[in-house]
Amino acid sequence: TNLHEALSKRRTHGQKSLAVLLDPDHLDEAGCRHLLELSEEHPVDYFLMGGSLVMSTHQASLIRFIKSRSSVPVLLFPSHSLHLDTQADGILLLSLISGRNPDFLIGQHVIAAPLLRASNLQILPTGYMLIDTGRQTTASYMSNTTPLPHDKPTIAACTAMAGEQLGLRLIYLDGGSGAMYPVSPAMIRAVRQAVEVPLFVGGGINTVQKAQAALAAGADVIVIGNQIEKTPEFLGEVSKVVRMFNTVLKAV
Ligand code: 1GP
Repeated sequence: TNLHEALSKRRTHGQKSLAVLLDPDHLDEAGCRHLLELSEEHPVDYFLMGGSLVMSTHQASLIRFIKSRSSVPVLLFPSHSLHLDTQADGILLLSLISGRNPDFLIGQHVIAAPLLRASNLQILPTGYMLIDTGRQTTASYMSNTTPLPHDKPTIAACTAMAGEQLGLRLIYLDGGSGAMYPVSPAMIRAVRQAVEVPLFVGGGINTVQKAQAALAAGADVIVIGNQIEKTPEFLGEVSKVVRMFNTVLKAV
């Protein structure tokens, strides 16, 4: 399947998706097996693979493990060109458009380009926006960028607009892993109104209410990491929220 087409189609039909972020630094094979079992009962649309640091060396074996047991697409969510892996289905090719660090706007991409070209990875060019949500996250520290102010939805909207005009095909608003509070519904709404492309929202979504709020404000895909790491059963709850949105939609 063409990942970008599928995402755009879901976006056109207002269908919501759930992405679970798997951070190789925090997940071992047993934890991964448990999540895969849960995902059979509670649908997951995408696994995102990556982390802001990635110290562990078992990302490759985790991807292999998932690919041998599950049909859920694995999308790389790399913080560095060192984290590429051709076993995945696709890659969120992130351009960190909230920041002004050329290395993460284009530098890493130049290093990765020949490898990506030689691979079968489906490339999803993504306007990645880090949003300041209360404390410095690993992502903003490691990328050496200032995140976008939480209470400036207009800056976020213009940034997303510029990303779309440059040809980026997804926008990802990220409060950063373990954010104290998630990206505000006001900002999600502003970005939603500013662009047509599918919108990913993540960071600090650790309750059913926060998941609902992000989806209601216009997120097409919500990304959950920490809360599922801490309490794998949260996967069931949040998967139900996403399905409810899609069922209501069908009924209308
Ligand atoms: C971070 O958006 C992801 O890049 C997920 O964040 O771990 O806080 O759910 P959490």
